[in-house]
Amino acid sequence: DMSDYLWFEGIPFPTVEYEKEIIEEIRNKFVIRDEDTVILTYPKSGTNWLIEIVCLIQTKGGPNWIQSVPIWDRSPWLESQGTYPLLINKEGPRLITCHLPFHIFPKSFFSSKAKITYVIRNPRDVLVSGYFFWSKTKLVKIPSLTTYFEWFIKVNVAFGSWFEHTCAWLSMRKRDNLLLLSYEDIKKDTKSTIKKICDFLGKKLEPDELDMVLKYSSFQAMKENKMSNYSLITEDMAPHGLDLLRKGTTGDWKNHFTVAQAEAFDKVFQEKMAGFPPGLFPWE
Ligand code: PPS
Repeated sequence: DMSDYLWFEGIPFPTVEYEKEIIEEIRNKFVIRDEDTVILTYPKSGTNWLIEIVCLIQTKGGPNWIQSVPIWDRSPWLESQGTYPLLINKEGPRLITCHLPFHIFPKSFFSSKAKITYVIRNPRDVLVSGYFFWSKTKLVKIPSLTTYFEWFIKVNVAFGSWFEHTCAWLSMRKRDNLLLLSYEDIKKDTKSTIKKICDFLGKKLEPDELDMVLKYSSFQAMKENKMSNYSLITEDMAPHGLDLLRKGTTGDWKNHFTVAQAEAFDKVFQEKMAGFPPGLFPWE
C-alpha cells in the first residue's frame, strides 16, 4: 500500500535507497555543470540502453569501459543515496542518470548549458516492464498486474505519474539543450538514432566506430554484459535476481492487457495528453 513509499512533493519514492533530505538537497543545491550530460527518463523507458549508447559514443565504440565498470558507476543515479556522493565528487564532464520529475529536478539546470536526453516509451509497455521489474525487487511491493494497472493510471507508482512526468518534461522539448528520443525510434532505427545522439553531443564517429556502438549496445550484448545487466545488484535489494534485459520489444502490453484495460488506458491517455500533437508519440 502507499505507506510503503517515501512521499516527497506528491511523488512516491521507494523507501530503500531514497531519502527526503537528499532529494531536497539535489533540487536546491546540486550544481549541474555546463559540460554534464543527463540521461533522463520515467523508469523503464530505455534508460540503461541510452546510457550504454552514450558510454560507447564516448569511447568511440571501444567496449573496455562498458565491460569493466558497472553501469551505475559510469552514469550514477542522481537521486539515489548510494550513487549521489559519486556525482558530487566527480571531476570533469559527468554522465548523470535521473528519473526525477520536472518539479524536483536541480534548479541549477535551468541556467546551465548541460545537455539532457529525455527518452519516452509507450506508457503501456512502461507499465508492463515496470510490473515485472518491480515485482522482483524489494524496493516496492506489487500484488498483481491488475492492481498495478490501477495504481499506474491513478498515479500511485514509484516516481509518480507517467503522464505528469512526460507532460512536464515534454514542455521543455524545444530547448536546444534537450534531445527528445523514444524507445520506439531507437528500436526501429538504432543507427540513425545513434547518429542523432552524436550530433547532439557534438561527437563525430567513423562508420566502423558507429558499427561498434551498435554491436555492443544491442539487446543481446547488454544481456550478456554483467556490468550492464543488473546481475551485480545486491541480494538485499533483489533476492531472486533482476532481469533488466527482460524482453526488449515494443508492444508487449498487447500480451498482458485485457480488452477492458486497453480501452481504459486509451481513455486516460487521451484525456491527459490531449495538449500534444499525436505525432510526438511514435507508438500504437
Ligand atoms: S530502469 O530500471 O528504469 O532504469 O529501466 P530502463 O533501462 O529504463 O528500461 C528497461 C527496459 O529497457 C529494455 N532495454 C532494451 N531494449 C532493447 N535493446 C536494449 N539494448 C535494451 N536495454 C534495455 C529492457 O529490456 C526493459 O524493457 P522490457 O520491456 O522490460 O524488456
